[in-house]
Amino acid sequence: MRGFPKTVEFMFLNTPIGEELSLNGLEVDGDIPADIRGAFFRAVPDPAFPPLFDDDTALSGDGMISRLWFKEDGSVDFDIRYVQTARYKAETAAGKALFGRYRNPYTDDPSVKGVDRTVSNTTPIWHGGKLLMAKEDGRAYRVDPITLETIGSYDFGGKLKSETMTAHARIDPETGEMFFFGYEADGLASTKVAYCIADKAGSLVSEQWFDAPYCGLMHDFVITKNYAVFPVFPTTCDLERLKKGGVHWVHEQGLESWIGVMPRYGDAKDMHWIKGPKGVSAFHFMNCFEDENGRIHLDQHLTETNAFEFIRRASGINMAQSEIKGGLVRWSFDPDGNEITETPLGPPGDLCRIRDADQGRPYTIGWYLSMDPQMKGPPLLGGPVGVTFNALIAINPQTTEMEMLALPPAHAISEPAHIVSSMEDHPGWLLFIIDRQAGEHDFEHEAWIVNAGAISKGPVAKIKIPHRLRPQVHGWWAPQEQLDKAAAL
Ligand code: V55
Ligand code: FE
Repeated sequence: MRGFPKTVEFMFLNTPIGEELSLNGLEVDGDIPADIRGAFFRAVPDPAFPPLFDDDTALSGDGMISRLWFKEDGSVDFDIRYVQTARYKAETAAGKALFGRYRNPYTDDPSVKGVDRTVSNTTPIWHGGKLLMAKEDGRAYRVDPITLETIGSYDFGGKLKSETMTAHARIDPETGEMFFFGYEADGLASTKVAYCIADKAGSLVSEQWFDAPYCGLMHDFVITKNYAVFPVFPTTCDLERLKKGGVHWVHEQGLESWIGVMPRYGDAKDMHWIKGPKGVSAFHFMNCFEDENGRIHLDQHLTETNAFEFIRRASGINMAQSEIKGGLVRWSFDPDGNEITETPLGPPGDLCRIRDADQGRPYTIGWYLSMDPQMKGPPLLGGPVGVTFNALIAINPQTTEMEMLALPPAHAISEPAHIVSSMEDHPGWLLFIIDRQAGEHDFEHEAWIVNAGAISKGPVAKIKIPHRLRPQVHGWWAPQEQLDKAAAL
């Protein structure tokens, strides 16, 4: 069999593992707070077979659902399973890769023409008692939260018309509704976007389609109490290029970004589009809210060009990861306005987390991953963009006051989950995976728990995971009482 390409997408931390396993009673150093009872689900891309093309991206790795389960008795179990997508099943049956380039079916083996290509590798979404594994190029797959068995492609009981679903759904803390969207909703390179609402129980109650200004990368979106806000960044798709076997995305540095704003229960025909700066890109939005004057503030990890090296390479943009300028910035605009005001909030980074209760509301704390400016030695290579983060930041976005947890050399951190505390006035806990390089090709992994209001003090507990782990993309915390309630249905 062919081997995996000798690129950062498949080496170092990103070396494919491809093993399904269960480990019970993990070793704990420190005390796990009693608040932490439930499942930390993580989406882990891990290609089961060497790709058809050597320049393949880590973003095409087969999705695995991983769970760190914090049990009632204080013990912790670890499990990881492949999502049994149609693609994974077809390739496993053939014993080799059959699907070609990232989001280009014209590069596939003819034997899989028409087969669902999504790899379900981006976000585990827990809502309405169901666990979904989402990736923006297709519909989500539903997975059993207890057995981690794949139930199948999920279309909300036949109701969803969109062929795609974002990996970034937003849940309103008061109504329990899940707001989401799908872009390229009716096919490759389409400008059609589906805007959807599922009620608290998970039933799809609204799906409205609208046209984006162009087919651009729309990785995330946000809601406020009264609005839905859609970003369009100038990383664009072209059907003719796809037909010629080319790349899905090219970043156009000279093209404007856009923000689409509509009342969140309104008519998508009334979408108001506001032109933003040229050439910029953001994958993740920390939060968005309206102030007392009705002005909207959107906090996001903005970069001057696309943050993915494989997209820049395909676009003729020759910039190293470390050269790219960006930061946590606030875009402020009126819902019916035509101008965006940009305010810097914090240093560059990504993979933000807020308290669930703050979703779409004014807020005073958020967390994200960054680079410690004092760090000695190079960062670990690997993860979805090829270079990992080595610091955790807590920021008050109103004052821009910050606290940092800087990791020792040769450590990397993945996106944290936030877990609320039952203690009065307690800021809750953050839970995240730490990778450590122990030798040239030797990596060790732990889960750390920190007090969300005192991150620089370091972990109150470390949980050893005695097996190689491939880096995750996003995670999701599901409290035990919600898992129990769903199991009882
Ligand atoms: C992202 C991740 C993806 C993808 C597109 O984080 C964008 C951004 C893990 O897959 O396909
Ligand atoms: Fe994402």
